[in-house]
Amino acid sequence: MATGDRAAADYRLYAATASAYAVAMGKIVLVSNRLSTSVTLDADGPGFAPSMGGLATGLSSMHQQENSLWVGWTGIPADNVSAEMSQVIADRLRQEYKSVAVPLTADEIEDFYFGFCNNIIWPLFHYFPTYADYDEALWEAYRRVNEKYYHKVVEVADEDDFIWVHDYQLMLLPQMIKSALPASRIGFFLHIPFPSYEVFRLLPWREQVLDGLLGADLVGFHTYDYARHFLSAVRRILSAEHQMANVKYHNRMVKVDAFPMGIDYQKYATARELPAVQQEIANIRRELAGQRIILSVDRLDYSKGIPIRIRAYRSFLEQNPDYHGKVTMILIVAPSRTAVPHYQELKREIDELVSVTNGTLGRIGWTPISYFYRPFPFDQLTATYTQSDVLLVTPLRDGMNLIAKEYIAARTDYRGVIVLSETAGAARELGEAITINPNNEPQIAAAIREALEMTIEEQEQKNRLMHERLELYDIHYWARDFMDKLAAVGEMQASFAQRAFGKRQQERLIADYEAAGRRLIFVDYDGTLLDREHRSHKLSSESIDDMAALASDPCNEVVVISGRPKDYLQEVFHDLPVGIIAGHGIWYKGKSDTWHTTEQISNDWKQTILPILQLYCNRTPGTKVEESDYSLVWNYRRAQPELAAVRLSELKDALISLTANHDLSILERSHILELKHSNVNKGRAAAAWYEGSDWDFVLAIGDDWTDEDMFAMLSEEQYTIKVGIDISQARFFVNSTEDVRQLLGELARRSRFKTAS
Ligand code: GDG
Repeated sequence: MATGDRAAADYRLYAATASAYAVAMGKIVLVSNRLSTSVTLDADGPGFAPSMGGLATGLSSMHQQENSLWVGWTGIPADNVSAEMSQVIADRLRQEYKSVAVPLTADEIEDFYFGFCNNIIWPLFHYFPTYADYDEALWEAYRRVNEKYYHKVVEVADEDDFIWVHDYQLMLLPQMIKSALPASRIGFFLHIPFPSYEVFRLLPWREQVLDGLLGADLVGFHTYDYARHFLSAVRRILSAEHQMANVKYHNRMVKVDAFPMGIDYQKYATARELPAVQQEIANIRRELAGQRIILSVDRLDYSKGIPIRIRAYRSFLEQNPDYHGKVTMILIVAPSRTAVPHYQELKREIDELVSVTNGTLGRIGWTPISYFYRPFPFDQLTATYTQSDVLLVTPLRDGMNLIAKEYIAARTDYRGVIVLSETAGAARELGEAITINPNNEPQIAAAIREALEMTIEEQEQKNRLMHERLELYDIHYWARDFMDKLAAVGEMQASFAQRAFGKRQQERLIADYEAAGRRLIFVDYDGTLLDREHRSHKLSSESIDDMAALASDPCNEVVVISGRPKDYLQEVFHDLPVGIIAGHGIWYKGKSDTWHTTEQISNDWKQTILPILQLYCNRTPGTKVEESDYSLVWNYRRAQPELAAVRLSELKDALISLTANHDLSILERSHILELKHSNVNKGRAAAAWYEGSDWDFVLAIGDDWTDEDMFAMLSEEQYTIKVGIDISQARFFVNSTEDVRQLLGELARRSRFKTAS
């Protein structure tokens, strides 16, 4: 492969969406809080039944594949079961259901599940921060239980497996697995919203949670908004930068992306044909003959906005007496987390609202709300979907909301209207629904009327579009898409791993170095010789000594190549016999020479660009303009990162048309946007040096993308080394400036030894 193709290949691997995961891989290990098989225990022994809910059905097709395992909790506390019975259950789960049980005790369920997950994470991530009850003991339980899952996973997983961890109960697990099985591909998917930074930052254990998640190679969310919130939290809390939703963290690249979860479309679209569903449909028609039906279905949860929905329905009835006696709301609330006080309060509130509405507005022969506080079996639920004119989905916050999708899929007659909250993830995909602000009661009341009065033609036209989308982007597509992306990220990580500059590669480089008569060494300064984070911003005396030893070797030509101004570099290297390329190539000087400039370049463009940069400085506190001989820099290191990110993209937009006219290029480095003439780059500067002589050995080391031109200019067999892992033209990667120091130290030792002998 030619050097220039390497970065292109990195990009291709990243962009790949072919079903790569289906070939050449180990097992798929699915990990979630609950198994897809629920276990019950009675006098006759254990019973096994499929778990309900989107996640279990969604992943079942993947789980049915030959080589997969599901790790999770059975649903019964381990301390309620004897050791022998636990073994029987574990064996049957493994053999008959390809499942591995994580034994959780009643106390763990209390503190980890009800305590940390449902009393801290759930309310906080659904924007109910005042419901969150921060308690260090619950955090400890969360950490311990994540460790329990970790031990089970490493018991059954191997390095070549794909491990897919699900949801907010297991956010520490990816990092734990990554440290034990670094080569495994780990995906994480969050089923609930990821809140904005301002809300997420309230969590006392925010660093640990982000660190846990970034152990995954791919982190997925339902929507881009959640992905954006996550990236912003990572940048602000962990100071980890990202580009194109690739986070650089601890020398790994973590991909962040949106995967809107679909439903088992065929299951809902064909449900109407089932005899049991037909039977239920007949029942509903008989019981509610002549009524328009408004449906509401949720688990009992304060995030679902059930009380305001009832209030809005009551307002609608109050404002539209012509609908009295002609419309019924079927309100299904599936009991959930009933041990948690906030849920008990909510249940009381709903009971009261229903009874007040029915009591004040109902009459003999007409009850405005038919209320069911229990789950409906599938047949009854889908029959109700098919017979309802309107579905009210008004959560205050909802990761996705699958009910909305199931309803549309079940309406194969293309009838029915959804009133959908704009704060549900599903609103991003179901744009044809009537969207509402879930806190705006009058708006919901008006939307109910609008939905009831929508023409059949309009309903059909809108529902056909939604059907097409739901059929294509179904649950199988979702799972495949996630795994394909995970495979692609894995391929890229593997390619990075192959290019790691390890012991063997170093021995080879040293052998080539020793065998060579004429050697050329290019070394970048910031981030390569000098650690960007280093407090003193000075080279260590050790590094200076090594550079001196290398440069004094008569076989060597050592060139420092940097974007820094010439005067700065002159001061740092003034008494070393090194060559210097400054300002990305605008200035150069040989080891015993004076400064020269490479190009005759006009600076007229600065008059146009400078006022624009100054304008952006005024609009963005903490930023400044720096001017050097042939470039202008907008430095935003001290600015508030979110604002700087917005201004940066605006500024780039503003500059793009101008730079083309002036033949300028825009360079982006850590917290810096630099403008300079396109003819000036490290590649051209290095080429001029390189072409001046015949070399037996060439080494180029750099850390950021201005060094890519230098790497690209060199050939495949020459040593190009990038500090830090990234998409790159370089042949090898090292992790840190310390690795560079160690390598240059080794080479310097050989030069000193030769000079001495
Ligand atoms: C979380 C996120 C995200 C509900 N009631 C009955 C019943 N259900 C089934 C539905 C649907 C599922 O449960 C509910 O899924 P949702 O998406 O609406 O909500 P959550 O349970 O809160 O799920 C959510 C989801 O994860 C997936 O990522 O969409 O945002 O909060 O499949 O059909 N099923 C039956 N009877 C009921 O009474 N049979």
